[in-house]
Amino acid sequence: MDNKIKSIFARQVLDSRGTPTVEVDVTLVNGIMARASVPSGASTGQFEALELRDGDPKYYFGKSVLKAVNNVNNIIAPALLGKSVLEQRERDMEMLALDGTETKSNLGANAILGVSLAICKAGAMASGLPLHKYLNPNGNIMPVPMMNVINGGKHADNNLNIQEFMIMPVGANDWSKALQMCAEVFHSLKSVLKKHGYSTSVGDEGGFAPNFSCDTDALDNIIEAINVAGYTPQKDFGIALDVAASEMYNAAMEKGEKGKYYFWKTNQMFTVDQLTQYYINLVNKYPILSIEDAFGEEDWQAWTQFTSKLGKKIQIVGDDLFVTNSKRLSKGIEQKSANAILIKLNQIGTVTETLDTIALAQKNGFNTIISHRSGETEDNYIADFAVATNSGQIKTGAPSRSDRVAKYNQLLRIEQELGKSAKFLGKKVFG
Ligand code: 2PG
Ligand code: MG
Repeated sequence: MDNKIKSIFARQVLDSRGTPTVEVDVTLVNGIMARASVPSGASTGQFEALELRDGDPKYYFGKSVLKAVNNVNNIIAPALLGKSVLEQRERDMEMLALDGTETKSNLGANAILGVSLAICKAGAMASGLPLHKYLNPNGNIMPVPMMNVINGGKHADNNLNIQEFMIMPVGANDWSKALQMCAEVFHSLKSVLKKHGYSTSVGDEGGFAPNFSCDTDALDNIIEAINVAGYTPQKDFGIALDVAASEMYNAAMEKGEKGKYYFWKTNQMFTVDQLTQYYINLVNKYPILSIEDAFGEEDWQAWTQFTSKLGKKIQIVGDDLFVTNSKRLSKGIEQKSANAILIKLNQIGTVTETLDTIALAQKNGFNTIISHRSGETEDNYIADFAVATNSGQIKTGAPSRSDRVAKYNQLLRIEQELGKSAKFLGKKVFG
């Protein structure tokens, strides 16, 4: 009775880039109110569920989300009123049926996800449980963070091609220590950059965004920062990269070179073989543990070839390739395209479908990494979600900017609450 939905109300708010996004309040008959907001990407995959934007150039340059807000208030809300928030799957399926499209293009994935997240949070509150416990009473693995300390690609106005240079504190024994180590390296990196005369202004995900002469300069500065902070590369810290190579694939196509990769910031064109060799050289020189989106979202063959070459040595993560979609993941499992999947709730649009994709990945021996978007809000849902899914890894930016730090701080609270049962896998997360 008490857990029934009394009202659902959506509004337009701003994300961390000053772009409108959807926020949803779900209020129950018993007075409980839960609020959720929806993140948004910049380097979005073309197969992601549709983010509905209004397109009026005179209002927020076309980026407003009032249609999605209205879809929540006028279409989704009336259909869900009076129903229980404890039946997440049923509510999500009802929204899918209301939308009726493969890509959620009628109602907008941003409309649907806002409601799905708020229902989930309300369910936890109504059950008197912390969100992660409500999602899974057996979730106790604190994630190893992939902290994006240097931003490039589409996330920064500099000449770095690779979008994300991340540190992974695999030598830590618990979450608090992992966070401390990362924050110390982040501060050391600031002084290292200053010393070398680089800018210490930050990009969209809170990492530094200096103008280096090439991508390996970024790696050298990170290694120096790890040492300056008193840690040992490889033993204490590994490095993860997100190339976001669909952007380079598309850039090459625009230049009439289909199937190649154009690093537009440094004017370099790569074939698949040349790019593979470029990565192999990086992996041989630096303590790289993981590479995400090394190839484009349609270049399945390149992915399979890369995984057969490097899949035993490093984690190969599909983001734009899989877009948290179980159909695309199934194809990837079959073709051995990768050995890990990046999980973003807004790529697919409901909590239930996201959980299904994670289950499929884990059943097939793929690692799962819960991820933010480059456009975020103060909502820290993904921190609980990472623990609940025992994913073992989270990617949510630098320890800088409140939209990123909100997730890390929530993980501190979860660790305290789990007490002795909290586990941190460190290097073991890679098997
Ligand atoms: C990515 C993400 C998050 P965006 O490519 O993995 O870091 O970026 O949200 O811009 O797609
Ligand atoms: Mg990515």
